[in-house]
Amino acid sequence: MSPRVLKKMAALLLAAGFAAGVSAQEATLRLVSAFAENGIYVQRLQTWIQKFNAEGKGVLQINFIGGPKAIPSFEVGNAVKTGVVDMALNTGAFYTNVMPEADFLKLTRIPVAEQRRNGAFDAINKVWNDKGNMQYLARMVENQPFHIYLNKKIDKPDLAGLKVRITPVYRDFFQALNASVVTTAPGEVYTALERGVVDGYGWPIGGIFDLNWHERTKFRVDPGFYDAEVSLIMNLPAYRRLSEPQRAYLQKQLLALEGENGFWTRYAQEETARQEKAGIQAVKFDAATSKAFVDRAYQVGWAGAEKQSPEIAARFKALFSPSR
Ligand code: 173
Repeated sequence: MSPRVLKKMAALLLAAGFAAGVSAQEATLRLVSAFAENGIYVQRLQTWIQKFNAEGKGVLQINFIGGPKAIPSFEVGNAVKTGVVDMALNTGAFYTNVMPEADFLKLTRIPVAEQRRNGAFDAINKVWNDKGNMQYLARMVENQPFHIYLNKKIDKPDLAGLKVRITPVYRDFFQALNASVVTTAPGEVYTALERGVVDGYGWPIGGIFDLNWHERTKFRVDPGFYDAEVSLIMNLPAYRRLSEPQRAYLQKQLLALEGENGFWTRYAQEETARQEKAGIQAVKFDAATSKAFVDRAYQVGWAGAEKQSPEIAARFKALFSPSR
């Protein structure tokens, strides 16, 4: 046989072997969470993983490695980018060290189902692929507005003289409200409150009981603003390594996960009631002040986005807003 034919045969053999190997083999993805293991996000994720593994035998499995004790919350994005882990439950605010655009997802004002229809989801993935070496897989939290929680009462939307725990989500807005701010991962909030290092913190409407912050919280400022974005992200090379059946299976389960997001509207109501029962007082403004408060949040949020990444901010703003 001529060397040329031999080479061709070897290539064919290799291709066939590769295809057979990939389709016949079960792959396991390593997943970490930037949020605490006992919190509501991971509780719901665990339920999903159980179903995923039960139905995905022989195709695809997920191995849950752990929460912030395995990888610190603000390092999880880089772990996904570099392939230290395959997948993560994370929020953009925790990986602005990978790309500032990650935090822009708090500004979406349409459901994720609509983001998939109107091109927002693809636009996000273009940026996540190019700048983050990641695939943006699914948003598993929606309709969870952020609030300001305080131990000192305010009677107008002014945080002057107050020190408030933040992440990038809240920085520009709280500073616009005259707060002095300190960034911490969720895992440090309780101690910061206990020691009086902060007078309050930003967090969504749900979840403050998960780490016992209710013990150290007196007021919640209404209304809420933005929408907490908690999503599954994946290392891009790991995503591209999946076989067609594996990717189809993953996609099916991701859409099923998003299909459960109606939960969050109920949860917001339950958590509001639970806070009231725990003695946390709602601070409310009149209608005009409330509207101005929320408008200001978005105005300041987009201004910050435009400053950091003008082109992408403009693209996202058009796609994240309801069409008229
Ligand atoms: O830690 C935070 O306050 C934060 O940025 C966040 C983002 C999404 C969901 C919950 C918290």
